[in-house]
Amino acid sequence: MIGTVLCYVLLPAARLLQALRDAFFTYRKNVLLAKSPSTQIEGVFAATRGRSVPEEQEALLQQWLEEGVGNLPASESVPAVRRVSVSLTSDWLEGSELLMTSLSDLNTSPEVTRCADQQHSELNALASSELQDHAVAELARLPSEETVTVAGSAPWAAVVPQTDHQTAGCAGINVEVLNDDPAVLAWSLACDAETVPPVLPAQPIQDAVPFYPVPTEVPYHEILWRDWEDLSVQPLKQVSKNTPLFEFRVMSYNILAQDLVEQGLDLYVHCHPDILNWNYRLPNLLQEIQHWDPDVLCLQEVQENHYWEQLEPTFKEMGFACFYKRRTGTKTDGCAVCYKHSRFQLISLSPIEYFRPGLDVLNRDNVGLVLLLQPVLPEGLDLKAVSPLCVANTHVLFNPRRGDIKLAQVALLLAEIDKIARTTEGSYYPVILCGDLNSVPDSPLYKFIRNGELSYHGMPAWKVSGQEDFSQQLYSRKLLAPLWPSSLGVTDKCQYVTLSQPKKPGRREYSRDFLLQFRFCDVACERPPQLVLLEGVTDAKPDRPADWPKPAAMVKDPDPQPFVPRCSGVIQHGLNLTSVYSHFLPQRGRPEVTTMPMGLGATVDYIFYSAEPVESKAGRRLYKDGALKLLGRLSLLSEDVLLMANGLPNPFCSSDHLCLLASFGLEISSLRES
Ligand code: KL2
Repeated sequence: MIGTVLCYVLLPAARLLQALRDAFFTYRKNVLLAKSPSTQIEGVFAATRGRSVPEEQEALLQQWLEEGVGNLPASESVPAVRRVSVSLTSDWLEGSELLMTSLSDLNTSPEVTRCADQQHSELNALASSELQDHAVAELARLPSEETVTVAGSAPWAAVVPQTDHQTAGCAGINVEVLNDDPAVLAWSLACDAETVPPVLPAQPIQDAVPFYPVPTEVPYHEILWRDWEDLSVQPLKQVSKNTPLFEFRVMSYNILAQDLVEQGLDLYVHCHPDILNWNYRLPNLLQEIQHWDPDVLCLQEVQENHYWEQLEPTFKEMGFACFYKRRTGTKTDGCAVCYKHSRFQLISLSPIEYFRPGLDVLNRDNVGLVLLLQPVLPEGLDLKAVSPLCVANTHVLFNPRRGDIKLAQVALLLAEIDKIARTTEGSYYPVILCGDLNSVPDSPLYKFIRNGELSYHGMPAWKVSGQEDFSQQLYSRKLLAPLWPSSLGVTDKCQYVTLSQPKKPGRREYSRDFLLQFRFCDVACERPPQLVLLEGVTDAKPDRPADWPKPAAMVKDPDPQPFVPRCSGVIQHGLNLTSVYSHFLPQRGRPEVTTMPMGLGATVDYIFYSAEPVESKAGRRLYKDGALKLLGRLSLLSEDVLLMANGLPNPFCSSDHLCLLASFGLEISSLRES
């Protein structure tokens, strides 16, 4: 009887449920892919529903071409631009099957070899201690017969910043590969890759596929390949061989807090639930970070319990010193900055809370961190031969309508950077500003950071970040001057009041305490002769208390401020920051993307760094490198490529953001400041 019920009722019901779930994933994936403007990858991927490059992309290209080399990606200098090939057939794989195929690929790949380094086994153990049972259980369900060959190496392994990085990425990490953890295997593949990029086998071009080009294989590691762009060899870059450089790599990564996944599951309906599991994502994220081996790591959306229980202990093992600032209020995530203690020493640390009670423009719970780091030079070289480096990290408010708050948050961060990075001579130490700014390139907020100035008065608040267009809405909040009250103690030049410009003669503002001192001074106690005498009103003579200080003993106002009218509606800063990324992929003719909310690609993450302004074109500053030189960066991807991998997160990339990675050189033996 029980057997009959099982066979004829429960089993078919379970199958039906599974089929429905798979159909849903397939539908979502189709929707995502249908949104993809083009599927061309380097001309190899035969597109069947190509869309012409829209005007704004052409404008970006134009701008990129005009900008000169200061911010150019090194298209000519990248040694061998790799072509991504994807083979197509007209069949869809069902959603969950797709994922399982890829995972079983990784699991069964003959390419996976074992490294045996203590450090990395500890990492795996730490990252997946309580998780192994889960992973084993999940993998037991994988269809073992569906195996597809995995190409020789993972994308991030093929092109490497420096030769030592390649070895650092692998040899330093020797892994006891846990075959039952697909994520660990994914990154182990990266680990085992050879130094030289592999030449991928030529793939057939299918130029007559009806409707959507349909991958039967999803070789995530190929689709998501990211080239390392060596910018040090650009002819105009002027990285002099004679000037020794302190080289270091900086990563910025929004790792997607698990609580935010769980509170916003609607945003991740395109993902198989298994890949959203923190137990799946954590080892993947850790291995990605370990592979790229940054010297400075700026993370956003770091959940507090994950930080203290898993991330910080692991990062310590990896040689990082770590600092964390949780968001205020009830939010459970925050920002972390870690640096290799073999490469830097901490000079100062400033956690920043943007929340200011009573101020509407600063009533949100976002935070930032600003560090001043002293690079550690090899033995025999004086530490002072290289300038300190200021590193800032932040995650700005998401709300697309509240650009006013975003701007005020950025202004506070810039004021803190100004305080930390300013030298006694009034110039600045080199600054690297990382973060998720929840604003797109060329938005007013972006322009403010890059151009050092923004006229905001009257601007609709939604325009500031460029995330969404709310122009059709009847009511829109407008930005009015001043953006924040003077009581905040931050000037329109984004400097703390006590640190503002050299005093100019003219009108000044004095503090209340300073003025109160004059209550009983001789002049105040003397009755002006013209004053009409009114009994009980103007006949009183102030009684100076016995212990009231004599005028000579009065303190001077330590810092009378020049009076600056704050109704100009213009904010400025003096940091001279430019972006590591150009926000455009010239080889693909498409914008770069750092995140994929709901399948739509956008750039909201940045690494800005100090440079020297050379000129301005139509209000846009051009820069060249100063004491801090951009030597290379990990290329970003475009929206269409990410859609082929089912958006973000996917089985291979475990956040809804891509990591940003840049290599810098800081001049040694010169205390030149930018
Ligand atoms: O854009 V983000 O995602 O940097 O990846 O930063 C925020 C958003 C993050 C922290 O607040 O949570 C996400 N719709 C979509 N995403 C949201 C929303 C929302 N209403 N609110 C917060 N986030």
